Amino acid sequence: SIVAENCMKSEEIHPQEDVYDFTLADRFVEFGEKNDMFIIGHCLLWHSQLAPWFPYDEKGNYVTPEVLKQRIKDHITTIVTRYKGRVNGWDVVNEAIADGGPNPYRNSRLYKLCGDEFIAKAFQFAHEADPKALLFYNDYNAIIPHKRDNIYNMVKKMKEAGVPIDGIGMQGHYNVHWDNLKEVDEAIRKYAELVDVIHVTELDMRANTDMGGNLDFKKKAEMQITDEIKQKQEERYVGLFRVLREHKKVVKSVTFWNLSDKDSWLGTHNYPLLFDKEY
Ligand code: 9MR
Repeated sequence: SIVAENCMKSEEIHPQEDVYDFTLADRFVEFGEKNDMFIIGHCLLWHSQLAPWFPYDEKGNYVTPEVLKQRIKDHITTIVTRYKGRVNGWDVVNEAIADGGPNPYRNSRLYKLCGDEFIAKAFQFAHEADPKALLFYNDYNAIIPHKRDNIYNMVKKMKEAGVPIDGIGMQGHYNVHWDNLKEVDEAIRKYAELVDVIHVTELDMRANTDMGGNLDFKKKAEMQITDEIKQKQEERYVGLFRVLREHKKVVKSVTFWNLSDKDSWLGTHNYPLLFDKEY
């Protein structure tokens, strides 16, 4: 399987309201087809890296909820239609649940303008454009009980209202110090009550104590990985895959977020991947 790290994000693929740039996305999809891969599109709607024009009118004011929904429709319909029958699964909505606090939803501009209707609409438009594509809700720290339950409740509510969500993407931005296998197991069990397909997405395991998908993290240029930490990382990866294999009926895919430490968004000195900077 294959997923593109950045080129399908709205700011890259749809930089202005009437301008789409499919150059890299086309090459990505062609590569996947040529190599007979299961192709995953990432991601149709995300508050972060949202194309700057998206929530504003020409005067620089926020658009109305109606205009925002129309833009979401145009954006999703155009992209999903272009790759209809070729992209097999889409991360439709990314990271709409908050990390903490009383409101389960992330207080993003999308949410402020449309409430959770933006989630329902995004899935509806994607499904209308390609009824056969598998549609995912994707989020990080999806194993932490408080956030996990909020993701669960949101997906449950949506599914009960007929919103076409096929699967949940559990982003795997973990670290070696976090003994999280019980939480991984519990989260999969819980989500499997709602969906038939779970993807472990964006997997990496940092050699320090940060975690999650936030862009603010330590690059630790000075850090050298010790043999002890290497050993720990190996054990954690093995342990994780043991849990995932126990759930192989529902965990249909595991995707690493890059191939080697050299390419990783976390930088070489977090040592997050199976291959080091020399590949
Ligand atoms: O790895 C991605 C990095 O290259 C980008 O600069 C960043 C912002 O677009 O996004 C990174 O990927 C994120 C993913 O799309 C969603 N979950 C969190 C990931 C890490 O921030």
